[in-house]
Amino acid sequence: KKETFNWEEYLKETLSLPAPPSCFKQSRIPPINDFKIGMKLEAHDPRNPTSVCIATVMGLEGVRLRLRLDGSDNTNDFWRLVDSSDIQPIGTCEKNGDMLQPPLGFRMNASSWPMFLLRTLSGAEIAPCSAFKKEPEKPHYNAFKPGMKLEAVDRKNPYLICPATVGEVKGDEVFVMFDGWRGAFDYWCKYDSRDIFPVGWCSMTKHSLQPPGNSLTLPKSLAVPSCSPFRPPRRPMQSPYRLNTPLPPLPVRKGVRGRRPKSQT
Ligand code: MLZ
Repeated sequence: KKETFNWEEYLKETLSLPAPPSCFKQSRIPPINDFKIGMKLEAHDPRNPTSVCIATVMGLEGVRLRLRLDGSDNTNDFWRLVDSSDIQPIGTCEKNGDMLQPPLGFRMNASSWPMFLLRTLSGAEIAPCSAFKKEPEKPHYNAFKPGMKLEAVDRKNPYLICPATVGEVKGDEVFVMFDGWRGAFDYWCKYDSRDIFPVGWCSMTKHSLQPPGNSLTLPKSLAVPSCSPFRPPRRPMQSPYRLNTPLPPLPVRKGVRGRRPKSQT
């Protein structure tokens, strides 16, 4: 039986509640993705946010675009929502009296930029203005509370959106903890980050949602202190939504119970 992640069951099993949609800087009715692969647009260079570059849509998932800056290599792709203020129609920069910039790490000599730009844009498919959606309003204050569930971009694997929990709230920031991953992917972000979404966002926008990892993080109140003689053996634990699958066998400690019979030779 193929297990697919289901928020309704998971929330019951973890006795937790989703963060209310009003906590997020996301539209209550997600925008429509009218972009197509290959379309060109203007985007702020993620590595140099004051400079505006030409980007090409390399992929689409839900209401997110996988973008690549023209003149950059294929190792710096990034993802933006169709209602992100980091993207705009071609011509916006010039209209504002600015100049399009080569991306950080432009693969050619800087002197060839004007000609590169000309060639890049001639005959290109330009994303229509109607595809760019207005960025939603941000909530007036940080309304997140520890324990609330959400969906969040894994910033180390930004094509992934994963189930997460608010771990801590401090001023305008929230600590996003990825369920089942022992902290390796967790991060602090502003409460109005565009990388966090209400529970149900992926299903609503037809974006894939990763299942939680399989390591179990106990809430502080239940955690066993590291000095306790009752500390359970260290072994991979399972996420609560998979607790009915068998646990892997305990590792056999060499030289205690795991001694091999003496060789017969
Ligand atoms: N397979 C990769 C991706 C992990 C994604 C975790 N997301 C919270 C890994 O194991 O590193």
